[in-house]
Amino acid sequence: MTLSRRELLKTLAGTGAAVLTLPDALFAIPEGVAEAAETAEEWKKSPCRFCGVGCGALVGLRQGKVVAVKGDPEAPVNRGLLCIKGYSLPKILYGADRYRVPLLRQGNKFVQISWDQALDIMASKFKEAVQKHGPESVAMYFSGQTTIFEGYAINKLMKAGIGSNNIESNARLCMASAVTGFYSTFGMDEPMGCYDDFELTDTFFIWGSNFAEMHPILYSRMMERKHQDPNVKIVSLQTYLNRSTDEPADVVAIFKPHSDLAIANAMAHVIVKEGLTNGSFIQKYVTFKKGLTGIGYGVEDNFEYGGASESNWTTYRPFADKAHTISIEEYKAFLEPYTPEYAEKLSGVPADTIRQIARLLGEPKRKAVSCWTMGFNQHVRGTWINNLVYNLHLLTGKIAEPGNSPLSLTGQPSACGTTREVGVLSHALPGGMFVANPEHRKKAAHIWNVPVERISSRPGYHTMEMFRALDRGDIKVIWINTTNPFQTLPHVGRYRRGARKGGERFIVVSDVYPSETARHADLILPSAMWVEKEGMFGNTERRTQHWFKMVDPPGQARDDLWQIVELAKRLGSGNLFDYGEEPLQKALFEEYRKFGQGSGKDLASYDLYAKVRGGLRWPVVEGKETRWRYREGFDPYVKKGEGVRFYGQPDGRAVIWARPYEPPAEQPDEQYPFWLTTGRVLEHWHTGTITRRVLELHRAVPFAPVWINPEDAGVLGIKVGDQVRVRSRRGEIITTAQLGGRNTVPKGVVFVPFFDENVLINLVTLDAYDPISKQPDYKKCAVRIEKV
Ligand SMILES: Nc1nc2c(c(=O)[nH]1)N[C@H]1C(S)=C(S)[C@@H](COP(=O)(O)OP(=O)(O)OC[C@H]3O[C@@H](n4cnc5c(=O)[nH]c(N)nc54)[C@H](O)[C@@H]3O)O[C@H]1N2
Ligand SMILES: Nc1nc2c(c(=O)[nH]1)N[C@H]1C(S)=C(S)[C@@H](COP(=O)(O)OP(=O)(O)OC[C@H]3O[C@@H](n4cnc5c(=O)[nH]c(N)nc54)[C@H](O)[C@@H]3O)O[C@H]1N2
Ligand code: SF4
Ligand SMILES: [Mo]
Repeated sequence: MTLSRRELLKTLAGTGAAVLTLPDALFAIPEGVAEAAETAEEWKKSPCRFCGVGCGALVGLRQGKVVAVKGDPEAPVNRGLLCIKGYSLPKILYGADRYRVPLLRQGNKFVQISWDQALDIMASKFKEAVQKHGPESVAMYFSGQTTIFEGYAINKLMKAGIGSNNIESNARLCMASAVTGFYSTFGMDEPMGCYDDFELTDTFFIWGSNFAEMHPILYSRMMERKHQDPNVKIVSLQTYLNRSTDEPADVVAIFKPHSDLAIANAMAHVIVKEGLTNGSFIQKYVTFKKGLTGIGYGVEDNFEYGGASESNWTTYRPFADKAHTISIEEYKAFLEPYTPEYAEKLSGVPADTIRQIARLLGEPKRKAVSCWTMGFNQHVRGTWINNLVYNLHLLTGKIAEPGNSPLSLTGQPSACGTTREVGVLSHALPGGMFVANPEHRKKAAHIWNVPVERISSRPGYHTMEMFRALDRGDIKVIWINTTNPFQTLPHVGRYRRGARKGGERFIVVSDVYPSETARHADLILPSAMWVEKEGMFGNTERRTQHWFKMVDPPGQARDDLWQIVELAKRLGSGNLFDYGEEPLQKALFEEYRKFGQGSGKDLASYDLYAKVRGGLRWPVVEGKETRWRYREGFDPYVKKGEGVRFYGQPDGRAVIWARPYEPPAEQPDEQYPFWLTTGRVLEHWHTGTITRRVLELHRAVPFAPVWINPEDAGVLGIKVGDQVRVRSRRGEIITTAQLGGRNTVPKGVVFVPFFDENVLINLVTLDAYDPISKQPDYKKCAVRIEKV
């Protein structure tokens, strides 16, 4: 799709200019980009490559370069807007230190080699390890920023070619608990609702998500809704004051880290006690269950909690969590101790506030949307807290219909489209299937045209265990692609040391810029990024979007899909990607699509996605997208007369879970008296490798400070700008103190963002994880702070 400049102006005029009102500070257009826009010769569509909101952009091209970008007025997600990262897209391609040639480690230096040499070395390392130690001695670690084509290809190579399930995605660090939350409650992944709910609801519950900074365009849709209708209420529950607690939030509740479990149960307690439940919905569409408790924290190697039958691979039912059905009376008895007063004791949120927000959610005439991101998922009880917010929507019947929607926000642009839907995880197969299920293996082997025995039934290492295995020496060769784990894993000191222990270990890293991970590599492959290659992404609301290659990558850089196929050829698996004359991307996608067809995960054809602006939300049946799942009249899988059917579950009923409050893995004590919580800032993307190459973004936030509460700082004699040591049982960093500004932390809490490689806060964090989802908890550990 190409638009002339005149056509574009016409389209823009047609939309009536400013669609939404926005806080200026968040959306300044970086210097230079606006003028460049005037000189673009051609405009092509692409989704933004940053966050999971999935905004549609128009990319301005001139003489083989990206010179400008604009929000696509026809993209339903953003309707012509972009945030400051979106506007910076052209500049991320042109940092001076882009990788241009393959590099091989020689001692402490890297030397340039040819692609043939690089791929031959890589292939021989993989082959040697597999021959000597079996397929489980090698691993692939990809990303929620990997395109659907690349994710599908690497999954196929690993599971149908090499015959190992040691393939993971960084999305394990990001949305694994959301996935296990979906599976345990609904038997099927991904949201039932969509962004349209933002314009159709009256009440927003923001559960520890700073989406003013992290999902700005979606946040602006909430703000717009609020501005249009004073009856709209916003409840912002957070562990510190941030941009998402600013006006116009109506209720702001700052709670102690991890105490959301108690608050959510207390809200259910009030809803049940005050008769705000929807009895007929519960009777028809819900069952009640109770699972294991005291499930541990995954801090030890090879940790197994025994909940799912993971030790019995043949009957493995993922996330089934040894559970039993209970009656509604038993559930009510379970809720009995969770009085608002008890939750106040654990959380610090006044009991009356908890009552007030429970009533808001329960009020029969109100519609409710709940949103959450890493506050819920990076949580040692992440699956449980996801379950608990679904409980609230199921108790009140406010789910799976316009305006009533629990909406799990995704972080990365294709954590949904690639990691979850393509199944780039150690237990998964494409289309929501599982390696441990014999029927699923049969179907996959059939589509992949390989003997079924090729696909291993044993789930591979999950991310934390994968890097522990590398440290122990059980993994010899790993390919890390589009992710920067030696900055982003928790307790990263252990895994950085493990990576360079030598022996047979060989680490291949594909990246676009120098990173902490590339610094730990044996072989560095220079990659193409974003519109330097063709791609597809899938966002939070099940929306799949496509873009074509528009410009060439610098130097000898090649796209990741090409790298995968070249490796496959050298491993004797080239036939997996031999589609004759057909274009590779189209052939891969059309094959991939067979996995989900007829199972509620139907995708449209490659050709349709290539054509349509702004993408489509699955299931796409007969060319029509689905906005609300599980609801008659909206979801083609729900038959007339069924009303609601949660068809992921065998009985069609969603589960309300009795999940208790259990303490976090580590809490402040005398030696380490502060909570450390970590996260992000608006201007930077994750480890900053791409946003720190954009001058305006770098200047705006040049380093990661530590936010300290002003009273705590006073007691410790710390002033703004002082150097402060943040130290845990695992490691320490030194950085500059910040007492206010965009964040204000409560007493006893400090906050450090993780984008800055000079402030490696993950040396300090704890690698405890949710035993069900295996997602680590970056949001809480114990530290002490002192002025340096
Ligand atoms: N600018 C920018 N945007 C991004 C990204 C980026 O790097 N930069 N990354 C994207 C990605 S991959 C992700 S995952 C998202 C992350 O998006 P967010 O999760 O919104 O952001 P974070 O800064 O990781 O987390 C901060 C939030 O965690 C909450 N929190 C901390 N502890 C707890 C707790 O115990 N319980 C609860 N309920 N909440 C708690 C805080 O209240 C705060 O709202 O952002 C996406 N968008
Ligand atoms: N302390 C702390 N740590 C965290 C979190 C937290 O909240 N606190 N959040 C976690 C979460 S939610 C996430 S999602 C992770 C994110 O963690 P990572 O994925 O490790 O971080 P990124 O910086 O996105 O790394 C992507 C890398 O890929 C490179 N790259 C970009 N485009 C391409 C491409 O097309 N091809 C190739 N080959 N490379 C490319 C970039 O330069 C960069 O080095 O961090 C996790 N770590
Ligand atoms: S909100 Fe997310 S997807 Fe939209 S422009 Fe900003 S970073 Fe890109
Ligand atoms: Mo994430």
